[in-house]
Amino acid sequence: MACRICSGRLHPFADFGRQPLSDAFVAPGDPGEEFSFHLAAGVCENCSMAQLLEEVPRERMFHAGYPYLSSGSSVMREHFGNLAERLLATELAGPDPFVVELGCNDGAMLSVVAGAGVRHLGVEPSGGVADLAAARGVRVRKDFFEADTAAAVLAEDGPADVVYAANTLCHIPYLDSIMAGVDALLRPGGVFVFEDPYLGDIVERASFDQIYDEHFYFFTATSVRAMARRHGFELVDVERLPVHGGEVRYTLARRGARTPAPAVAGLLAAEEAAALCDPATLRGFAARVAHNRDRLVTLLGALREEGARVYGYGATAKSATVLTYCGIGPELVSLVTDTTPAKQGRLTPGSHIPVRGPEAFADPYPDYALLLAWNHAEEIMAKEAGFGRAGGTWILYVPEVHLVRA
Ligand code: JHZ
Ligand code: SAH
Ligand code: ZN
Repeated sequence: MACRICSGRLHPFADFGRQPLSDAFVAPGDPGEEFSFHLAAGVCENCSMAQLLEEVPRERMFHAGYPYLSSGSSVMREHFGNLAERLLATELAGPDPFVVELGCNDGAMLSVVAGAGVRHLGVEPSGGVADLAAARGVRVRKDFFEADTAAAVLAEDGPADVVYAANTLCHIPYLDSIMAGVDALLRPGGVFVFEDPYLGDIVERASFDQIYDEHFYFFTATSVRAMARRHGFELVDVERLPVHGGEVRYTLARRGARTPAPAVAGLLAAEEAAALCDPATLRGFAARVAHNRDRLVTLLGALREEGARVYGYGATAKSATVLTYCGIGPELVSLVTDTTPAKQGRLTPGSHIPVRGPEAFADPYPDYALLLAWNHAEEIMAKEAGFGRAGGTWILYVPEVHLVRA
C-alpha cells in the first residue's frame, strides 16, 4: 500500500471492515443493493499523512442528492459568519478582492461575502446544495475543483486573493491537482485557507467516527507542511477550532511570501512530542476504539433487556461508522431524529434505522438518546431541555461511553 500523495509506504492502523457510504440514506422499499467499501486507515512513513486505504469514486458521494447542509447548526452558521467577516476585514480588504470557496455547500460562508457585495465564487459539485447557495445570492459553479476547473475560473474571473475550503480538502484524494489549481488561481501574495478535523483531536478523543468514506485524509501540521512544500507553498499559520469535535484551520502561502506565525512551530513541536504520526500511537488509538465499541454494544444490549426505548439524535455521516462497526440496527436504536429534509423518511445507510424529523423525538420522548451528533452537544442539549424534563438520558461515546442526565 502506497501513500496517495508521495507513494511512501503506508502503515495500516485502523480497520472498520465493510461500510456503506455515510450519506447514502436509503429510500424505504428501495430493493437496490447498497454500495459498500473497505474502510481502513494508514499513515505514511515518509510524509506522515494519515489516509484511507480505499478511495470511493467521487461521483458516488457528491451528486445532486447529497443531503448534508452546512447551515443545519446555529453554531456553524455563526462560525462561518465570523470567518467571512474576518476575511473581509483582512485578506479581502484591498481593492476589488476575489475569494473562491471549494465545497461552499448551501452558502453558509459565502452568503455573508455576497451580502457584503464582494466578488466571490463557490465551486460545488453537489447540485442540490449548490442550488440552495445560489438561492441565497451566492455565485456558484457546479463542478469538482481540480486543476482544470481552476484554469477555467482564472480565465473568467482573474486571480483570487483567497481560496478557502472547510471540511472539503480532507475529502479530496487528488491533492496534487488541487494544489496545482490553487497555485494557478492565487495571486502571488494570496493565501489558501482550509479547516478540517484534526488527527490530534481524533486520537485524544478516540473519535473514530471521523473516519468514513468522505474523510479521506486526517491532517496534522506535520503532514500539511510536507504536502504544501511539495507544491512550493509554506504552512504559515494554524489555529485550533472547537467545531466538529476539534479541527485545525491551516493557512498556506507561497514559499517566502509570509513569515510563519509562532503557532506553526508550536503545533509541530506538540505533534512531535506526542509522536502523533507514529504508527504505534495510532494503533493505540485503534485499541481504545475497539474497547469503546464493546462498551457501547454492551450498554445498548442491557437497555434493550430492560425494555428501554433508545433513539439516535442526528443522522450524521459520522454515525455510519459507529452504527455499522458496532452492529447497531433498529432493534437497539428504533429511530434517528434529524432536521435535514433529504434524510427524513429514509433509512440510515447500512444499518437501516428510520430517520424522522425533530417532531418525532418528542412524541413521546425516548428513555435514552444516543447522541450521534455529539460535536453539536451544547447546541442540541440546550434546545432539547424538554427531554430532560421528561426524565431522559443522553448516551455519549466520545471520548468514552458515558451517560448524561438531560
Ligand atoms: P454534523 C458532515 O458530517 C459530512 P456529519 C461532511 N463529510 C463533514 O465533514 C461534516 O459534515 C462537515 C442534524 N442536526 O454536522 C443535522 C439535528 O438534527 O455532525 C445533521 O444531519 N438537530 C461534509 O453529518 C446532523 O445532525 C440539530 O439541532 O457527521 C449533524 O451533522 C443539529 C445541530 C443538527 O456532520
Ligand atoms: N464547507 C461546508 C461543506 C462541507 S461538505 C461546511 O464546512 O459545512 C463537503 C462539500 O465538499 C460537499 O458539499 C461536496 O459536494 C464538496 N466537494 C467534494 N469534492 C469537491 C471538490 N473536488 N471540489 C469542490 N467541492 C467538493
Ligand atoms: Zn506520503
